[in-house]
Amino acid sequence: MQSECRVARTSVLLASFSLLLLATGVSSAEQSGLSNYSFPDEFMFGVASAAFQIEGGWNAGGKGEGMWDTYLHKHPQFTVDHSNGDIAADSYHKYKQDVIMVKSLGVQYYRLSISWPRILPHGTANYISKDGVRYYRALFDELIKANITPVVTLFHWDMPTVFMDLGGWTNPKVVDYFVDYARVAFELFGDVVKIWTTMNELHIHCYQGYGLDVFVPAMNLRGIAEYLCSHNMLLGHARAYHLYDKEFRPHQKGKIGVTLDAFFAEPKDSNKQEDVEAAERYLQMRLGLYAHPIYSESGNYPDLVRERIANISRQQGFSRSRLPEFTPEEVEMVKGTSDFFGLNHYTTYQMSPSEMEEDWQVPSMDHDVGVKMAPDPSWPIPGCSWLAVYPPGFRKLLNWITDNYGTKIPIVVTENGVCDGGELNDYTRVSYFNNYLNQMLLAMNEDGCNVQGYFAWTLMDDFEWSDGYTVKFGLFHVDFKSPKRTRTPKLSAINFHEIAVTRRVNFDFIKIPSYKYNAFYRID
Ligand code: GBH
Repeated sequence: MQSECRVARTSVLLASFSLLLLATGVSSAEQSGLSNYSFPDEFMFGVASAAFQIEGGWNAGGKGEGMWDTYLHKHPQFTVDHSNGDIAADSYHKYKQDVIMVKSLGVQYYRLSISWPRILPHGTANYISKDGVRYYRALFDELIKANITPVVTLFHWDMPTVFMDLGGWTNPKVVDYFVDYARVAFELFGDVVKIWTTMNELHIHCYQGYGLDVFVPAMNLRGIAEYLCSHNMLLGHARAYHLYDKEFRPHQKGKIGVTLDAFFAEPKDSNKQEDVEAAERYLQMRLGLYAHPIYSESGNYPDLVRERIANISRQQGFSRSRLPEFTPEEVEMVKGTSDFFGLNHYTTYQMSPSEMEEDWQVPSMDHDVGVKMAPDPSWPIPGCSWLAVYPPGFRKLLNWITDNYGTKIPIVVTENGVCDGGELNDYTRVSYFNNYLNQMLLAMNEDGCNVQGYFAWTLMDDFEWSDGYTVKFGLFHVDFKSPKRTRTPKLSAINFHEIAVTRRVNFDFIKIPSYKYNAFYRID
């Protein structure tokens, strides 16, 4: 595999510069100058990706099928552009280029995930794929050579199809197989991988894929499946944590945690008590449901969540709560099982209470939460309908987490980013990162939030689940029309490099045509 660096036509880019600034209206609303605070030297800057979204090589080297492979082959119309992950950004073949890109960003960390069916083609640990192991070994070696620390997610949604056929996370026995897989991963790669996250976004995975049919497995069993899924994932996470803690940490000396996601929730009208309660209820039922069992002193689901779902279940004629109960032993087993608070954050909504909305069903998690959510109309929505830009929400969320779970466990932002139309001069993304990072600096320095790391989502344009390739989050552009999947850094890549290296946000960066355009290269 060869990598080729070419200097792009700088002058053309510079010429279009001021025009674009005007067109995007950047200047008026933007701050200027340097952020008041800088990032400490030991702060972890990184960039994130996920196996299914970039690797491709869906059957290369004897890889087994994951549920997204199988489902999208069977239902090609599931994604908006009828695409799938067969080739994606072809990182299975281009991992060396990926490492060059990570390196060029000036960051020290790369968050990526292992594809479970790539190393265990049958899903089960009785057969390990040599090619799968070779791939990740080569990738980790390449990263270590480049002085980049891998941060590895075991499960970023690509469950082997065989377990999906057995009910996925609704089947408690699948938890045993996940723990087997975790053991294989620790044994194979624990010598070089020192930071693990067990799972990505339990809420989104269970809600979109088990409760709704927005993501695979598209179970659409509302009000029941998403809670079974969440419950078993929490148990799976905790068991993988204990396995590492007892059998691997003593000699491998790494860290292990989990990644949760949360939109921030504000009251629609902060003068209305019911809106204030709706926002708090949303945060407890969507983030607290997962965070409280792991990070609180008492463990278990929050009281508010247990009581609410139990009451509504009773009113609906169920003989017990649709939210499963932890035994006292399980409460203790799950408590304290994360060395850091891995947080994915993208956006904020405003909340007001609601008994019923048009697209809800009864029962469902939406109905249980009982909140109508909409962004403030003044917040820009640059790319995806669900993602409104509201940087102060990030600071408020970091404060909410700190208020609820304290400062002992450091927060590591494992994803944050924005989608747009995919242009190379991605001022929207530059502005998003600058403003969100600035809010994070305020949370750290003025509010005492213990944030120790930040990973931008995402290294390059990728397969965005049901949105296929229509939605762009990358710091690097990927040419999906070319079999080479050529990568080109966007303006945001250069800006992010500047932040990671100077440890400062420079709001004037994009206004000064002096930045490192010589870093502007393409990688074939
Ligand atoms: C993260 O999820 C994921 O971890 C990552 O894999 C993903 O690529 C990234 O976000 C960007 O989406 O309103 O029905 O269209 C963030 C959660 C998942 C929330 C997709 C919004 C859209 C569902 N997002 N979801 S819909």
